[in-house]
Amino acid sequence: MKRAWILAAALVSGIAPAAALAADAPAKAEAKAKAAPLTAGEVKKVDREAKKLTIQHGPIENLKMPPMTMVFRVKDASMLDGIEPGTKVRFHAEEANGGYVVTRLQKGK
Ligand SMILES: [Cu+2]
Repeated sequence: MKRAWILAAALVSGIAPAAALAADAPAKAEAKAKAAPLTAGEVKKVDREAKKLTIQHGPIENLKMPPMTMVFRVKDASMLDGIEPGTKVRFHAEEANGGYVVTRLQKGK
Protein backbone atom coordinates (compact mmCIF):
# COMPACT_ATOMS: atom_id res chain seq x y z
CA MET A 1 0.00 0.00 0.00
CA LYS A 2 2.69 2.43 1.11
CA ARG A 3 4.93 1.37 -1.76
CA ALA A 4 2.10 2.03 -4.20
CA TRP A 5 1.78 5.60 -2.91
CA ILE A 6 5.48 6.20 -3.22
CA LEU A 7 5.40 4.95 -6.79
CA ALA A 8 2.32 7.03 -7.55
CA ALA A 9 3.98 10.10 -6.05
CA ALA A 10 7.09 9.40 -8.10
CA LEU A 11 5.03 9.17 -11.26
CA VAL A 12 3.26 12.44 -10.47
CA SER A 13 6.49 14.28 -9.76
CA GLY A 14 8.34 12.60 -12.63
CA ILE A 15 11.04 11.06 -10.44
CA ALA A 16 12.20 7.53 -11.21
CA PRO A 17 10.72 5.04 -8.69
CA ALA A 18 14.17 3.79 -7.61
CA ALA A 19 15.29 7.32 -6.79
CA ALA A 20 12.08 7.98 -4.88
CA LEU A 21 12.56 4.84 -2.77
CA ALA A 22 16.17 5.70 -2.00
CA ALA A 23 15.21 9.24 -1.01
CA ASP A 24 12.30 8.11 1.17
CA ALA A 25 14.13 7.56 4.48
CA PRO A 26 15.81 10.97 4.84
CA ALA A 27 12.68 12.74 3.56
CA LYS A 28 10.64 11.02 6.26
CA ALA A 29 12.98 12.16 9.01
CA GLU A 30 12.82 15.69 7.64
CA ALA A 31 9.02 15.64 7.58
CA LYS A 32 8.92 14.51 11.21
CA ALA A 33 11.15 17.36 12.27
CA LYS A 34 8.77 19.93 10.75
CA ALA A 35 5.73 21.20 12.63
CA ALA A 36 2.54 19.35 11.70
CA PRO A 37 1.85 20.58 8.15
CA LEU A 38 -1.75 21.15 7.06
CA THR A 39 -3.21 19.76 3.85
CA ALA A 40 -6.14 21.31 1.99
CA GLY A 41 -9.14 19.18 1.17
CA GLU A 42 -12.88 19.00 0.70
CA VAL A 43 -15.09 16.82 2.87
CA LYS A 44 -17.12 14.33 0.85
CA LYS A 45 -18.77 12.30 3.61
CA VAL A 46 -19.12 12.46 7.41
CA ASP A 47 -19.83 9.47 9.66
CA ARG A 48 -20.14 10.90 13.18
CA GLU A 49 -20.97 7.56 14.84
CA ALA A 50 -17.94 5.80 13.42
CA LYS A 51 -15.79 8.95 13.87
CA LYS A 52 -14.80 8.80 10.21
CA LEU A 53 -14.82 11.22 7.33
CA THR A 54 -14.02 11.02 3.65
CA ILE A 55 -11.80 13.80 2.34
CA GLN A 56 -10.76 14.62 -1.20
CA HIS A 57 -7.28 15.86 -0.38
CA GLY A 58 -4.23 17.37 -2.01
CA PRO A 59 -0.72 15.90 -1.59
CA ILE A 60 0.01 15.00 2.04
CA GLU A 61 3.67 15.79 2.59
CA ASN A 62 4.24 13.95 5.86
CA LEU A 63 2.51 10.77 4.61
CA LYS A 64 4.06 10.94 1.12
CA MET A 65 0.58 10.61 -0.29
CA PRO A 66 -0.53 11.93 -3.66
CA PRO A 67 -3.91 13.68 -4.08
CA MET A 68 -6.88 11.32 -3.68
CA THR A 69 -10.22 10.79 -1.99
CA MET A 70 -10.09 8.54 1.06
CA VAL A 71 -11.48 7.78 4.51
CA PHE A 72 -9.81 9.05 7.67
CA ARG A 73 -10.61 8.44 11.31
CA VAL A 74 -10.76 11.41 13.66
CA LYS A 75 -9.28 11.43 17.14
CA ASP A 76 -12.43 12.89 18.65
CA ALA A 77 -16.04 13.03 17.39
CA SER A 78 -16.24 16.71 18.39
CA MET A 79 -13.76 17.45 15.61
CA LEU A 80 -16.65 16.76 13.19
CA ASP A 81 -18.88 19.50 14.65
CA GLY A 82 -19.86 21.87 11.85
CA ILE A 83 -18.25 19.65 9.22
CA GLU A 84 -20.55 18.62 6.37
CA PRO A 85 -20.09 17.20 2.88
CA GLY A 86 -18.76 20.09 0.79
CA THR A 87 -16.92 21.77 3.68
CA LYS A 88 -13.45 22.97 2.65
CA VAL A 89 -10.94 22.01 5.31
CA ARG A 90 -7.29 22.07 6.21
CA PHE A 91 -6.08 19.11 8.22
CA HIS A 92 -3.15 17.15 9.55
CA ALA A 93 -3.22 13.34 9.44
CA GLU A 94 -0.94 10.68 10.84
CA GLU A 95 -0.58 6.97 10.26
CA ALA A 96 -1.78 4.90 13.23
CA ASN A 97 -2.78 1.23 13.66
CA GLY A 98 -2.80 0.53 9.95
CA GLY A 99 -5.08 3.49 9.23
CA TYR A 100 -4.97 7.25 9.00
CA VAL A 101 -6.10 9.54 11.77
CA VAL A 102 -6.86 13.24 11.46
CA THR A 103 -5.24 14.92 14.44
CA ARG A 104 -6.10 18.52 13.47
CA LEU A 105 -9.03 19.75 11.43
CA GLN A 106 -10.01 23.31 10.64
CA LYS A 107 -12.51 24.86 8.28
CA GLY A 108 -11.49 26.99 5.35
CA LYS A 109 -8.99 26.88 2.53
CU1 LIG B 1 -4.93 9.81 0.78
